[in-house]
Amino acid sequence: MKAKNILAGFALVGAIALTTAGCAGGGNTAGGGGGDDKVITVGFAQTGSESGWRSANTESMKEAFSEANGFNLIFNAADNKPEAQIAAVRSFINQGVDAIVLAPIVTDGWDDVLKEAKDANIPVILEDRTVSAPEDLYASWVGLDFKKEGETAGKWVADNFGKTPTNLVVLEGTTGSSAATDRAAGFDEAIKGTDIKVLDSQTGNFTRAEGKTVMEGFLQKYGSTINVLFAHNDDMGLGALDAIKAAGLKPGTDIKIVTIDAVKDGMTALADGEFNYIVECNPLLGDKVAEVVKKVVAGESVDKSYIVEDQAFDQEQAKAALPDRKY
Ligand code: GYE
Repeated sequence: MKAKNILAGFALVGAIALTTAGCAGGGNTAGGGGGDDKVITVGFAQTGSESGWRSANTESMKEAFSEANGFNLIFNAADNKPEAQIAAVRSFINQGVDAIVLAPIVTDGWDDVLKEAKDANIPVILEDRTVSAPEDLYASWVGLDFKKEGETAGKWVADNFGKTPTNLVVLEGTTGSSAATDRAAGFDEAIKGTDIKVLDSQTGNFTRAEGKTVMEGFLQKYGSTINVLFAHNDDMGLGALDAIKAAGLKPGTDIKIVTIDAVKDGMTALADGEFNYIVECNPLLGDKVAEVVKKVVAGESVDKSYIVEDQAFDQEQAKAALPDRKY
């Protein structure tokens, strides 16, 4: 059975503020207390730097895994290449790190290297996305409910457009990533039985550049018959804005846009009326992951999964939230 801890986004932000203040106050120790000040060496295998969400996540992780917090962080970003990420994890094993944190690009293909880590007695903690490997090959996972994010986006589309014939296109995240697979599943479920027709659905790899290119293709093919765009993240939606404007259409009006993440650029587009709805995906996971790593290294028990809760924003809510937005 999976034990699930639902953490409110606010609580998480509060916890980060507390930790930061504590460190500034001077001298934190590693090793889960008891005056043990052994530095914990952690290898972090990040996906790459594809989006605003990713930049915020990397920053949050680097802040939490600081020297002041008792860590020696070895950071690797794999440029969204699964083979490069597997190689990074293998190199962490060879270096004999105390723990490995992995933000897996794709779900499949992890069994072998996770077994190698287990054989070397190096615990692996997942953050952000999930893997299909057996649960006993990793200690814990800190992440988000991607399916629920997709459902929330789909429910908004169904509530607003589900009763009239509506043509929709989808910009999917990286193929094979749990973020893309689960968001698609949640969205599809929520629009089932409505008058919404999915004209096309293709990957834009979570990047602005590919979001733009794929949207250009959609516009060439379907022109102004497109009523709604669902993008699996803000960045692809932001790339699509350029394509929509270049085609002489008004984003947010001629084509309604719903995205996921709620990073500052996305929230600005929403406040400006160029996006219509955003489902949040909280990237500030560093503090929780660092807490879990300390416990695991100290031999304390942890839950198998920690899910951070997200909210959603319309234009007015985005305007209200923007001034205090952390990412
Ligand atoms: O939504 C996207 C990023 O896995 C939750 O990856 C993450 C996703 C996020 O590139 O912007």
